[in-house]
Amino acid sequence: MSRLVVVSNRVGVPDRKDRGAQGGLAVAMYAALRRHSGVWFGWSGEVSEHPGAASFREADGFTIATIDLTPDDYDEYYNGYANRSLWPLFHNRMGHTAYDRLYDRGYFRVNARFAHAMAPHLREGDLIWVHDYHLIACAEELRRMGTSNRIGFFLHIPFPPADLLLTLSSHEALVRGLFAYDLVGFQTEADVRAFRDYVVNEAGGVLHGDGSLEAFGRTIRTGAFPIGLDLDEFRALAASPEASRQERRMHRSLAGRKMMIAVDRLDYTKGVDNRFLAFERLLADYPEHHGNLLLLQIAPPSRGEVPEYEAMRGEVEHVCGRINGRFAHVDWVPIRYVNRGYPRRTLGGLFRAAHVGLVTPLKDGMNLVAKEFAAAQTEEDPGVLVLSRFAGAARELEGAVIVNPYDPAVLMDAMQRALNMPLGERRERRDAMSAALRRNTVADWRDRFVSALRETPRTLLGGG
Ligand code: GDG
Repeated sequence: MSRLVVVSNRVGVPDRKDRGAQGGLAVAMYAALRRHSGVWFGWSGEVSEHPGAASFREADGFTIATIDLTPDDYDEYYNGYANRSLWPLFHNRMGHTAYDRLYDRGYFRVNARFAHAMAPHLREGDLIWVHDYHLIACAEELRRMGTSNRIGFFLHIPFPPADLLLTLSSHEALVRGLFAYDLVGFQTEADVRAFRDYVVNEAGGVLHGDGSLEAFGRTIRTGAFPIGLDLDEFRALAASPEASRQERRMHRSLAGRKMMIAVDRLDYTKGVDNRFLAFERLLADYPEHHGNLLLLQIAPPSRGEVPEYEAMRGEVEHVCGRINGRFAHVDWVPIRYVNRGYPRRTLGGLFRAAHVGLVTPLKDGMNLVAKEFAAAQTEEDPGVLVLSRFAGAARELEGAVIVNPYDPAVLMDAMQRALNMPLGERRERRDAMSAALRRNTVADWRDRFVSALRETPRTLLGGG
């Protein structure tokens, strides 16, 4: 059986004692890496002036290999091109996008460094699976060095419309980089269409009858591989004694009030301020909620060194403070805004205690929180998921109340509808979502991608 080599910016560190703190993605990867005696390659998380070669350690049936970044790499590749250019642009936030030649150079330099550090350790027959926007250009460098292995790429975030991508001077270099892979996977069919549109209309590529795409002298496969959840694992977490304790504690603190919950990294793509504004309207238009409803917003800070994140944090705090100041009583505060992260086990209990889950990003590749909220709901008294149509998850979770998060009146109506939904309809919706989650788990996602990669016909210039 061929080895699997997984490459991503950060590696998940297996810790058997607390699986609940890890994302389902890391858990799914460990299972595959163990089965294939594989290697997980990525950044160590360390920044040093003189990073050496890759360092290796054995982890429970597979190998973890990491490299350090220099301070320039960290600024230009990670905080710069990845998080200030690609992340906002791929989420349609042109106003937040930084255009900087230094960032471009840093990105391609670090991608090449990953490839050089990895190449001596690759074996013939290894299947290489590169993840996400940080490392798009990695395969091209591996090909330059003569690697002829099958290499696949999966983009966890959306692929942008051509007009937006064209604003980036390095657009062609990026897409050419994707043509060094054999298989390029996206979260949804809409992302696949956006990619094909760019290739055919901007890069002079050809879409063949069998679905393969030809451009830059190579032919590749593309496809939608929506990421799933480890449903049994998350259900078990949500029913664990710790989660139940959390749920009971929350019920005591609610004292008969209803709760809507939202859990997002503090990121301008997640629509936190739009959600707050819609909630403000709900309180203004439906005074019966005063004293009887609260919104719990869990928002751990992320990417604090990127100025756009600092600015949006200030904005969110301002809106939250204003709404609480406007409506709060001595014994009731409408928004509980919590600026820290919680283990998934704790989230499971909180999801069960909530009447409504609000997942309303302005744009999101998939959004696993939506799937986790749906998975945590019980038959007896299920909560309702309000889900943005711009999250990849909306394509599968038809049992959610699907909304346009940009329009506060639409979002307010959806909140009101969810809060008043009869039990019969809540159960039907929950069952529909459970069936969708069961049809496509994280193991299905991984196995579909790995089999598609293994079966990809040898491309034109592999190794060239
Ligand atoms: C990218 C794409 C795509 C645990 N504690 C907290 C927390 N967690 C866990 C959640 C969930 C994960 O972190 C967050 O995943 P998301 O999918 O919601 O979001 P991104 O981090 O932006 O991930 C996304 C994903 O890749 C996988 O392909 O779905 O579209 O952007 O498992 O339980 N999450 C938060 N607060 C906590 O306290 N926000």
